Amino acid sequence: VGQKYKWKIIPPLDSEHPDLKQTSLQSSFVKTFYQRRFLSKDALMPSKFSKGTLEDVQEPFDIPDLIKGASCLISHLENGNKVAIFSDYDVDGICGGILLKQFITEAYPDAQCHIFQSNRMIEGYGLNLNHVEKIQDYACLVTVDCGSSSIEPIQNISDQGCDVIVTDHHECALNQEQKVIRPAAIAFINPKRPDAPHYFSFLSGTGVVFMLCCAMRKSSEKCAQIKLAPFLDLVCTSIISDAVPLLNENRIFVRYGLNQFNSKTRPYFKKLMDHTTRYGPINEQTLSFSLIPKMNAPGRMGSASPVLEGLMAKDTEVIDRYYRETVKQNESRMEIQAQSWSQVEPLAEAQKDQDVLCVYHPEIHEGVLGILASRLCDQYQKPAIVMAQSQIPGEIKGSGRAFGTASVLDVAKKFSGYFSRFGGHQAAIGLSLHESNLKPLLDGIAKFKQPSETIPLLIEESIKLRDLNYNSISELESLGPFGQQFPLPLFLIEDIRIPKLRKLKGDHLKGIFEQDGAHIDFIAWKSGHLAKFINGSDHYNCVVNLKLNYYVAPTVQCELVDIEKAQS
Ligand SMILES: [Mn+2]
Repeated sequence: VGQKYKWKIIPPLDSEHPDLKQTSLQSSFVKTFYQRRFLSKDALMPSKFSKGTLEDVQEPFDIPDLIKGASCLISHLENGNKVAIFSDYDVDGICGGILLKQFITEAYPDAQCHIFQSNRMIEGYGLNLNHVEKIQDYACLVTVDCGSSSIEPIQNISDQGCDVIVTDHHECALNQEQKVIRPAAIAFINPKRPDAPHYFSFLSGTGVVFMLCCAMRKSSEKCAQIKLAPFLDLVCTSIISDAVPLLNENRIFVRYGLNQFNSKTRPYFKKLMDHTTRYGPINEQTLSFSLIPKMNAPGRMGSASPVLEGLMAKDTEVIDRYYRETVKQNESRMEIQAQSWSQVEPLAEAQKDQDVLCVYHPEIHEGVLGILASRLCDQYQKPAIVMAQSQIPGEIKGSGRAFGTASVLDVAKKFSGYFSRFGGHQAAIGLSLHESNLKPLLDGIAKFKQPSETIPLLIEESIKLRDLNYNSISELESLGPFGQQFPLPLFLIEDIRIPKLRKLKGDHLKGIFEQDGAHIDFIAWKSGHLAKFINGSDHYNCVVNLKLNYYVAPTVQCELVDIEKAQS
């Protein structure tokens, strides 16, 4: 048992899988990992996904309404009709909107096609009556990453004589009999529809748009000439940003998308990542930590338009202007977030014995509620809801995040009487309530009991420092991408000394592991508090992730996840 988590070592393999002989993998701990993830009977993924080429992507044409939506959109484009794209303001929505617009414009250079988005502060998520008016003179509307729950606005738009094509990946709206309410759309394309093949349920909103484009290529000669692979950087970014599982086709999309990033980065993306790309290839982490938070910032602060415009612009100076605007918005997002954290943390601390945290502070900016909830979850290892005063007088808005496998949506359902609106999924929810319901809600959640979950760290095996080198870690990284539902493997390194340790800016620690004469660098993110626990003479057992660090020349770096004193 470490400082932070319970540890659990996965039992060793009882035999070697025959297919393991066909791999070119050399390192024995990587081979074991490969067998577990790709070859064993309870493997997360079939082995074709360990490499996976675009030819392995399964045809999506049995997704209900996909073909119908594609041919409807094509006939509008062939007739020169005006087409509106309405997309969500987060990274998934932006990427999907851009993908569709660029695909359409490449196939039909004269198309009249415009992207619309909500303002998060004023209008909130999804379509509303305000948008119905804006798209009055459009013949066709395609929603991206939204629409499944906008039943009324879509009815109104379709009553105006506009053909609506919904593309979405959120849960469908249900009536009182728990039956799906179908929006008044010509095509309702959503892999979460109960009649859709479950295989595609992992798609992001942009992934659904990608599949729509596949279908358009099938039914239009003009579309058939447009290559889709160059758009996979957008699909890849959406997958990582929306934290959809890195399973099935998503693995192929991310792999190709990262190649696309590394061979031909869009100028606006390149600017946003410039300081990191100097240090090695763009990978999942570069996107998560460097690109995506900046892309999300303008939408959080109100309007995502600098990101949309920056991605669509061709002129270097224009791109530069939107880049600077994006960075500026991200800086104010970070300031607001730090300020809000100092308001939220003491409130959560006072609730630390509750099973579910639920804090309200009137001044918190709506755009950072979700980030704060995630951070509370992480720090207190329990579900958390963060609420603030909305721009609408008398209304409170909130965002909740789950910890572990228990659903935060199920928690919200227990208190549904207090909410004017709530929705989302197992891991994340959004909600709003009238201020008169605040106190009863806080009191209710304070008494709410939910057995707490301890999630042990699943450790692959105990390895030796001397087995860690450029080749073995490159092999391990070649089995990625790693992330949601396909985590980076954890390894145990036993009985090591830590002869060197120093504090870095931002509460990080950096040091050296030593075992039987071998030395490897390690880093411990946000772990300044461990400095007291570690000294140069004791021996330790450490749970680590293994990475290549490209800072100067590629070297192996362990990322410390947990630590205990070794019994010697
Ligand atoms: Mn999405």
